[in-house]
Amino acid sequence: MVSPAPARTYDFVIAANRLPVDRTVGPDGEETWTTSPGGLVTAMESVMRDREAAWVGWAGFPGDAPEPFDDGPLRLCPVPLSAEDVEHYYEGFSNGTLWPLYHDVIVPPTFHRSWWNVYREVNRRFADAIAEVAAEGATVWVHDYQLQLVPALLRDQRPDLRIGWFNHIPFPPVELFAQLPWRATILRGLLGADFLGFQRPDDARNLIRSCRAVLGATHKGDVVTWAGADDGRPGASPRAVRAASIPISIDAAGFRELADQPSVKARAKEIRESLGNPDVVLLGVDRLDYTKGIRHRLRAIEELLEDGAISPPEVVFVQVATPSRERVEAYRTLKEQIEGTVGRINGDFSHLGDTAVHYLHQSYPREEMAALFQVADVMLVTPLRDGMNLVAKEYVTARHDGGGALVLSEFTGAAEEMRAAYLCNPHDITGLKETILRAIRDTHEEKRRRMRSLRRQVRTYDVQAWADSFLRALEVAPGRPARSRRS
Ligand code: ADQ
Repeated sequence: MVSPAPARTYDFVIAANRLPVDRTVGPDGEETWTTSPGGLVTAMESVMRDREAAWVGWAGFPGDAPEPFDDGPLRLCPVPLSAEDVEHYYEGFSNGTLWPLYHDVIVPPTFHRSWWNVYREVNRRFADAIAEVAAEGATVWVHDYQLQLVPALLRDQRPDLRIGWFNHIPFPPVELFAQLPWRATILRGLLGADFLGFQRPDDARNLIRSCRAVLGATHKGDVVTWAGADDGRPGASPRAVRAASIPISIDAAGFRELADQPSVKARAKEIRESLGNPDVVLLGVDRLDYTKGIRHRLRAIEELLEDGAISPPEVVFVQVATPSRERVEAYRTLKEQIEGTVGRINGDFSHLGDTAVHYLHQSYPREEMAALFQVADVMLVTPLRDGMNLVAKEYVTARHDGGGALVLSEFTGAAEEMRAAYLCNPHDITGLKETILRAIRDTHEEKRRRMRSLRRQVRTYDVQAWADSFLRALEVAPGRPARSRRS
C-alpha cells in the first residue's frame, strides 16, 4: 500500500489532528499502515474521488515523522509531534482545556500557559506543512478544535488559498468561551478561514456572538466582519467569514450494507442468546468520556432496578465503553467511578446466570458494532453534551428491520435533526427513567413509525451530502480574497 512519492502540490488538502491511517510494527520490525475505519475517512473518500488530494496530520506516535507517502490516490503528509507535544498540545490544551470548556464545563477546564504555547507551536507546524503541499488557489479543509489557529497562520502565508474549518464538537456560549485566557487569539485564528462549519445552528451563533463580544466584530446574518488589527500578530488582516451549521452524518448505505451481511445477522442472534434471550436489551455505546452521560444513565438504570420496573433476566443493560484518553486525569477518575457503579449495581441486582449490567470496556470491529445495534431493543444515547453523536445515526441505520427504539439526549447535535426519537434531558433522572420505560412499553406501531422517520432522515442526509454541502458553502463563502500569486 505504501510507496515513496516525489514532492508535489495538491488542489485539495485536508488537515486533521490524525492521519487516516494507523501504523503497526510487526515482531520483525516491519511497518504496515492500515486505513482507520472512521467516518471522516469515508466522507473524504467520497469527495476525493475525482481529484488528487493530500492529508496533513499526526501519524499517531511521538518522535520523528515518516516521510510523506502515498496511500492510493491520497498523499499522506505526517506532522511530527514529540512526546512533550503530545502531552501539552493534545492531552493538555486540546483535551484538558478546550474539550471541557467546549462541552459546557462538565468538568472544570485547566488553563496552563505552557500547554497553550505548545498548542500554538504545533498549529504553526500544521500550517507550514499545509502551505508546503497546497497548490496555488487550492481548497484546504481543516478539521476540529485541535487546529483552531491554523486558518489564520495559513492565510498569512498563503492568501491565495480557500480555507474551510469544521468543528466536530460544540462551540460554547460566549459566557463560557470568555473564560479562555487566549480567547482573542483563537477567534483570530478561526477568522483566517473563509467558511466555518458547525454541527448546530446554535454553535455557529455562539461563535458569532464571541467574535462580537471579544473582538468587537460585526455581523450581518451569518457573516462575521472583522476589521482586522494593525498589530502584526497572526490573523491581523480584515476578514468577512461565514459561520453556519452543516451537521455531519454517516455513510448510511455502507453501514446498512454491513448490517445486512448474513454473518452480522448471525452474530446478532448469537449475542442475544449469550445474554440469555432477554425480552428487552438496553444498549449504550460510547467512548468512555464524561460528556457522554454514562454515570447519569447508570443512575437511571439502577433506580429502575430498585423500583422493580426492570429486572434481569427479562431486561438487561449492555454498556460498551470504548477506552479513551486514559492519560488524562478526568478520564481515569471517570473510569473508576463507572466501574465502581457497575460493580455495585450487579452486586445488588444480578443473580447467578442473570447479569443486570454487562459492561464491556473494549473497542470492536464495525461488524460487531452493527450486530450489537441489531440486538438493542432500546438504544440509550444520553450525553450531557455532544457535538453530533454518530452512534444514534448508526443505530437507526442498522435497524432497517424496523425494530428498536432510540432514546436521545436533547443535548446532542443529533437531536436537532432526529426529532422522532424519544428525546430526554439526561440531567433529569426521573424524566430519563420515564422516557426509557416509554421506549420499552410503547406499541410496536408507534416505535416502527418513529424508526421509519429516523431512518429516512439519515438515509437522505448522509456523510456524502454533508461533505458536498460543506464544500459548496466554502466555495461560495464571501471571504474569498483576490487571488494573489505566491511570492
Ligand atoms: P466522538 O465523541 O468520538 O466524536 P461519536 O459521534 O459518537 O463520538 O462517534 C463515535 C464512533 O466510534 C461511532 O462511529 C461508534 O460506532 C464508534 N464506537 C464507539 N464505541 C466503539 C467501540 N467500543 N468499538 C468500536 N467502535 C466504537 C466526535 C464528536 C461527536 C461527533 C463526531 C463526528 O464528539 O459529537 O459526532 O466527532 O463529528
